[in-house]
Amino acid sequence: MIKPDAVSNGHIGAILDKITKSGFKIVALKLTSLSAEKAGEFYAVHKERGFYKDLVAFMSSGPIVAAILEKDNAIEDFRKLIGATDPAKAEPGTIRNLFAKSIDANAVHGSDSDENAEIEGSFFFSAFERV
Ligand code: YYY
Ligand code: MG
Repeated sequence: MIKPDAVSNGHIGAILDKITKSGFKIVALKLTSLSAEKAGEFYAVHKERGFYKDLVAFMSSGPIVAAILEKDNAIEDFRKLIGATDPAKAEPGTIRNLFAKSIDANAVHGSDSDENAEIEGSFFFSAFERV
């Protein structure tokens, strides 16, 4: 997912370019937005964390881009491509290093397991929206 900060800062094209140049195949893609309810559902795993309320408010604050990506070793390689959760700690050249300004508005989301990638892909896309 490209988060509201990166969309409103005009980084959709640059981020998708970096993703495809890094060998990921885009198999589903859409510009949409999340209601607070949907954002809360997407991040339900973090419900008990102190940052949850702010995270839900931020994720529902403007348009986002959702995508399903394919690659060998996709989960690990995408985490490497986006960099650490806190952009101040993200390696130079990573998406968060280049396009994010703070830990709460950190430009992109990546699934953390194959299982969660399936769940999160189905959250945004029907079978008809996926090539
Ligand atoms: O998977 P990743 O996005 O790198 O981090 P998570 O630990 O899953 O947290 C999800 C999301 O929550 C993070 O991208 C920003 C926000 N967040 C925060 O605002 N403050 C924190 N201390 C930790 C996470
Ligand atoms: Mg996570």
